[in-house]
Amino acid sequence: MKKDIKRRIEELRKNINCHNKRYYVDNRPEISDQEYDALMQELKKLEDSHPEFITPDSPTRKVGGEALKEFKTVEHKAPMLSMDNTYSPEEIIEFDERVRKNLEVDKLDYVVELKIDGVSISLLYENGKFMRGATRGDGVKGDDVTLNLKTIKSLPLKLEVKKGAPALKSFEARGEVYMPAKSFLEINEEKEELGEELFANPRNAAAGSLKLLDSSRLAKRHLDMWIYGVGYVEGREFQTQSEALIFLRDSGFRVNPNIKKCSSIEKVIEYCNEWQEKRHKLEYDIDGMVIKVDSFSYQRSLGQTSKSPRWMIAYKFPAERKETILENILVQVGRTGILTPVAILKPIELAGSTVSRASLHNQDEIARKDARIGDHVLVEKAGEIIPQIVEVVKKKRKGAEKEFSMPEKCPVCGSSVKRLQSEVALRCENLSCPAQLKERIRHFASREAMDIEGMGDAIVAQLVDKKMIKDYGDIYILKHEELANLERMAGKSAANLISAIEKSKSNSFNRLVYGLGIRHVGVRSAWILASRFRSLDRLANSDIEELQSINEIGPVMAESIFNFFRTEENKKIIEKLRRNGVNTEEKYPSLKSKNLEGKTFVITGSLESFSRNEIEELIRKAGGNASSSVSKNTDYIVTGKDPGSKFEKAKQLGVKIIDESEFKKLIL
Ligand code: 3B8
Repeated sequence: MKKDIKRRIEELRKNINCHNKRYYVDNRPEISDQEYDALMQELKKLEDSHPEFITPDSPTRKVGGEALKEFKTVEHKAPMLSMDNTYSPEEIIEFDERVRKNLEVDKLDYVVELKIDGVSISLLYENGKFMRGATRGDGVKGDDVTLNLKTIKSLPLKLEVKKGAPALKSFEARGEVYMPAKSFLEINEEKEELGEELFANPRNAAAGSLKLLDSSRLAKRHLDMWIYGVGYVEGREFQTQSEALIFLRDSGFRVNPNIKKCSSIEKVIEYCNEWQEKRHKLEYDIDGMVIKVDSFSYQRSLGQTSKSPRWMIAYKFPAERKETILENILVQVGRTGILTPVAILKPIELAGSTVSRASLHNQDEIARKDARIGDHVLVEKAGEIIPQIVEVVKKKRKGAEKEFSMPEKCPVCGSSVKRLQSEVALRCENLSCPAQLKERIRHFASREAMDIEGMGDAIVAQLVDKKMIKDYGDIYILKHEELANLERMAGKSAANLISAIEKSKSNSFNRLVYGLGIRHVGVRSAWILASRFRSLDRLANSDIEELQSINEIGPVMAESIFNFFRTEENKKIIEKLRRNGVNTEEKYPSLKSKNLEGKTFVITGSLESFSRNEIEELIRKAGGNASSSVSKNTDYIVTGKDPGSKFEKAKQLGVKIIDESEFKKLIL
């Protein structure tokens, strides 16, 4: 019986790893997502009931939930150099001349690869098992990002070997972690919704994500990797880069298919030009091409300078820039009423998409560039997704161009705008301004707030424009027939939206506090306020002094909260929420005081009802300690979904293992 279970677990593990590779590496899935999920569910269930059969390379271990305090620095087994690069095709020809002269040959083969615009990483395998992943760092030492890399589905935890062949004793693969364009857009949309600063480009997003300390947050970010070479190897010699790439692919790594072996520098340049043209068809960013001498013995005799190999060069694509006409400047109004000018351009094709808008930031920026309506302007898209106006072509002015200044009235509702002290920004202070209203409703319904699925931008815009709702309190009186009549509302979605709205009524109280959209109150402060005041009544009646006495609440936030609840408009909305049955209270009984006094907890895996911050906060409030690593001093380990290696360690050390519901019983 037990043997059968073990066999089934092994079978599932092998099967799922195989499907992972088909899906993430080969891009050729053979089963539906549903079938895949079913296999995964079965494996999880079996492993849950038989943890003794869990192995580190099980696909259930791939999404870690480990929160690190900081990254460990690790030394590379062989230095990770960087590349010499150039923007000029002439220098590519000079590079070839230099190489051939140095080697005293007339002809040689090059391998040309796409230059992925991401973050360089090293992956270390011992006897075929993934041991450690690190960033390049300064080339000698990098950050140990093993756990974060494990959230990337295409990372092989175990290398494939030819039948009967032993795994290499030590093997280092090198590659580039990047963020696909689609994920980048999604993350920025989410950030925008949360009012967080946006990532300027996918590379920054990948770098930022790889450095996230909480890898359970990272799992949602969909990073991926292309592997381009080998580093330190024991147990095998390669003759050429092409051979190494084939070996990498056969071992299960994701190797980019657009690699070309070229027998002359003319062919190299031709291939580079080809990709310069079609680079935008890819679903990830490349910022150039990498040209490598194919033969490893040639590479060795060419050697390296202190910072880069002499046997390779990167050809970087020039930033794309085009001239167009600044046709108009529009002013947009955000959730908090801030007015931002946006350049409306005569549409041009630039870097693979049609550009018809560019950011102008604020009035000062417009003045600095002296941009006038009707001007010829140079627009650039260099890695950044939002195009920028880099320069006004002043010599093309005819005299009819119009200077622009920010309006004194809100362009959406017509009320007067104020320039806030010490800010460049102008703000519309009319709470019922439709532009702000849309943003506030979007925020209220957003994932981190009331999480009303189906309440997208298009729907919110119609609800406001058709005057079907005047504030987010009105969401709860919407009727099915009304919704069904909206554009872009398919038959079933109206019913789905109604049930999502209904469901949101019983959300936990902290979601509501965040959803209210009180200026300066983010997810975390909302949670602190909710657990401190425990009901909307008490929160609304608190005074500034009481608010400020809370550790994390400063004077600015305290005043903003106080004012929010004293605004007539807001009082009415809150009354509506209450009347329609939205939960305005903390459901859990209050903490038994200090009942975790002196106890040390470690959390692993992702939890249903708490974020990492929340649970750690709770533990500290109740007098306990939250620690990030398991030791013999650990009293409890709380396990969530997909627990990481800490779970194993806790088992070994005999630490008391509890799940989320047992934790709640302890603390509440
Ligand atoms: C040697 C080889 C650095 C790199 C390299 O797509 C070295 O090969 C390197 F010292 O950084 N971004 C690539 C890419 C980057 C590198 C590389 N090959 N395809 C890339």
